[in-house]
Amino acid sequence: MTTKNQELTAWVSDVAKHTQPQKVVWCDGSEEEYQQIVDLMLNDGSLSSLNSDTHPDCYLHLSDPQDVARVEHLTFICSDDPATVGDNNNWMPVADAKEKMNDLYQDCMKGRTMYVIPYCMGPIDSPYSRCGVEITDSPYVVINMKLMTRMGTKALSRIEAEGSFVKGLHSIGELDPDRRFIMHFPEELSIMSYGSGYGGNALLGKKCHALRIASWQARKEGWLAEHMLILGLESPEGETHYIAAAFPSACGKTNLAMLIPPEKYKDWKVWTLGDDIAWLHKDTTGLMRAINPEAGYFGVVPGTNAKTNRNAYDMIQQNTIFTNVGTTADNQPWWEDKKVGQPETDWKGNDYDANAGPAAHPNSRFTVSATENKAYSSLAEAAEGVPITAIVFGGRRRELAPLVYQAKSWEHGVMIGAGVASETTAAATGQVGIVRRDPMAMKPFCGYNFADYWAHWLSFAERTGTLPKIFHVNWFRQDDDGKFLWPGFGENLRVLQWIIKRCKGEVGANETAIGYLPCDDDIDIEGLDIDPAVWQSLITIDDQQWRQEMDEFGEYLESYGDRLPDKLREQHQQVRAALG
Ligand code: SAT
Ligand code: MN
Repeated sequence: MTTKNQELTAWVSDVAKHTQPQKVVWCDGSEEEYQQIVDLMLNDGSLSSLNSDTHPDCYLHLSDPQDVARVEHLTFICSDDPATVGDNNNWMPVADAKEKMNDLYQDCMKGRTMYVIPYCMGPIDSPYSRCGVEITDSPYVVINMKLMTRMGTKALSRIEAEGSFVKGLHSIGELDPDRRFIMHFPEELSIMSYGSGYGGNALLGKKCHALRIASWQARKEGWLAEHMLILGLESPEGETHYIAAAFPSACGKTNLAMLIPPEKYKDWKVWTLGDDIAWLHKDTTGLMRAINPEAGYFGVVPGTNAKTNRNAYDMIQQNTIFTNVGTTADNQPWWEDKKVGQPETDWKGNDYDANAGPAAHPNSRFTVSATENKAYSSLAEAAEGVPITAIVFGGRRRELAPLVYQAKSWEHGVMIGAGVASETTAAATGQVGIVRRDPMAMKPFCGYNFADYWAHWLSFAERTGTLPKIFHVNWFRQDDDGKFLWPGFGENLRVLQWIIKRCKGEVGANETAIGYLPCDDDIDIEGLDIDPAVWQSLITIDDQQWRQEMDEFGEYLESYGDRLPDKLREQHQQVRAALG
């Protein structure tokens, strides 16, 4: 296969000259091709088959133990204008980054196959979708991209028709943490990644393209590229509302997107459109519409069981690639909190030893096509996307943030989004469990200066007629003994119902300094084992804690200096003043 697109032909041939692969393969995205690459990996041992009776067409990949998460300290945005990139990113001048990367890439594919992967982020016929081509020497990347994107012939045709595409060059190199970089060149729509095979570092369509590069494009073109799940909530009467929700990595986006209503609400349905990324556009009538640029899920495995997420649990019984989980004696995949079976080997391929750490790495992942999900919304394939009723921000906060509250206006909602902070998780390397500011859950993913990003968000007040209402949730409140105060998972439906009722103007609320909080009886907690005093603490705020939070947040905002939009500063001042 070759292409009519001369830019692509020239780039592929330049890269091949520089990296010296043994051969070049253009991927067509077919099932046969997927199977061929799986077989090749089974042969060379980089993949193994799991129990084919219990888990047909499921495979296990064990990564290098030093290559299990995104590497934010090695991830850069490269532009000649550091102010545009902002302090929220690592910055490198374009020429320096290219020199560094070109040195690393020199002859790096010797003896390897170079795969050329044309892909489309979003439904292939959607005007909101964008295409890219990833060149990689990793067969693992190829099979993951097949599940995660619309990849192959159709994407290539779209690229040929449109003429433009994002260029992503990836090599696993030596998998040496000291020779590892993830570089983005938003001005020329290109990505260079070296030295890691892990999801967010290597599947370049995902965080690199669909968030970092796309956020830059979105600002120029008047839309938003966000770290958000998209779900549809259908009432027993058949009315469906779509919600987009932003949470930091490994804070339960996949679980919320695939929520199973509790017994009491079994006539309600939650449809999944996406679990990680949303592209939001204003349509011609002024509505905000969302598409999910991805076509599969790259989800956290530990904790997934028949109770916490039945849909996900069922979905990963077949046609799934597991990365860094353990196995049972009969070769089924095993992970912490699976609730069935016993581990025999761990994620490093050693005999399981409880004293040597978990069987599955805390950031072990499943990769699976979205079509395996029973709750997959047919509208996930709709070219025009779905209209968004509510935007929800959330973080992992032991204390402070109530279960749910609503912003008083779009501008106030932007401030709430900018104020998202969360305890860190295993999805990125570094210390786990410390609170860090993570505006809109985009700290690792916004490809430009946060101050300009907030200004862009604020500009939607003038751009669209009917804006979604904005909310903040916190499923993760704990008592002094570390016990979670809210049951979470399926019961979160009760909170989503309140959100929709608020959007429809069906219930009142308590106006507080930080926003509208639920009145006592407006969220149904019947049947939950929640002490009335605990419930009160979930739906009220501690002014003193909030004064401290807002002071810290204010300092954070001011660190953006003159670029910080006045409107955001005003919103912050209003809330701070109202807290007394
Ligand atoms: O970045 S990944 O896509 O690998 C996972 C995450 O952090 O959300
Ligand atoms: Mn994510």
